[in-house]
Amino acid sequence: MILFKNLIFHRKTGLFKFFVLKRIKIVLLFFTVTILTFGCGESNPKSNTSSNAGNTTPEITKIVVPDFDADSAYYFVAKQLSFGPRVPGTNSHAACALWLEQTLGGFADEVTIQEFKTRIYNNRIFDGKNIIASFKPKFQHRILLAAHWDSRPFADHDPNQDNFNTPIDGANDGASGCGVLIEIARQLHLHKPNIGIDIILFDLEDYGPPQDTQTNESTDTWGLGAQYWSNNPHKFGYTARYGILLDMVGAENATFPLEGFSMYYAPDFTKRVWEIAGKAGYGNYFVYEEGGYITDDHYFINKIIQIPTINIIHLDPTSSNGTFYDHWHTVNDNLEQIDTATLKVVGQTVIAVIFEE
Ligand code: AHN
Ligand code: ZN
Repeated sequence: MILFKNLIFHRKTGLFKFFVLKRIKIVLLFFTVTILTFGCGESNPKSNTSSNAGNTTPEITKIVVPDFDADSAYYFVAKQLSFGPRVPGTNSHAACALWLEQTLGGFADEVTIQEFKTRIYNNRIFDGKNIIASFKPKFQHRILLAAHWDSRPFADHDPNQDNFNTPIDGANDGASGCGVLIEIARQLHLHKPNIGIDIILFDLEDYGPPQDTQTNESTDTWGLGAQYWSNNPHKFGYTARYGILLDMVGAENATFPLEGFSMYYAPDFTKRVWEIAGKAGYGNYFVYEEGGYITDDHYFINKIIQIPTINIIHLDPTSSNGTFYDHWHTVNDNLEQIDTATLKVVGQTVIAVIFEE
């Protein structure tokens, strides 16, 4: 106001006009700097450059992507297996849940245990637990990372029929994705990106009907924890920009083609993730070819809560089962099948995606 009055009053005296304009500029600059510095609680994560408000060359802040420790991830896989098969309703399952909750609690800002009841393929009611670790829970800009932590009660694809009712270790099918995500949680505790992250370990993904009782291919008997969460997210109105599901990410020389539902619901994000992996030299694993459509946890997230979610999943049409890796749903899905090189490829790619977001 005063400045404005001065400007009018001295409009004929060029010298005063010059000083007044200069003061206006200083005030504007002050506001700009203030807004840039304190204006947004969550500064624009995309801005990798910091302007120093002058004419000098902007300073480039390099994105530092943390180094994913595959030995640490391997340890987290082995630890899950140490409880025994994590079959819902068993003591092993309960003990592992406690360990997951405590371990993630040491890394995340918040851990939510979502308990639920659900009906499995044979109409029996089961108790389930989704385990959710949140980083920067108040941030709007979020990415969701997921895997399933339960293991299958049947080895119904085992070549030996005697093993059909044996629960599997699920080293690859379940524990590998969780192991990678727990290591990512540890990295997020050490190096904090400027976005919010939720890691959800879904329960009851793998209690679909066993082969011999499968009358019709009912897809909604799989991914029960993901279905529950998608219908009842842990926070009212929850959403995220993208989701990444990891399933069977630990076998030697695994191949992750562009999975069908990922390309259907999140084509751009899928391609971006595969490009990031390719640039990192992981193109032999992240093969840039379309793969089959898999009814996995991400399908329900896409369909129900509509967060564009991709699936990094080992698919191999040349395997004995025609779709997944050879030891899928057999008693051989054990720790011997886990290769730290594959855990590294997947973990490092996901961390790069997070830090480049
Ligand atoms: C179906 O076979 C329909 N879904 C497989 C999803 C799955 C099982 N992922 C791991 N185990
Ligand atoms: Zn499975």
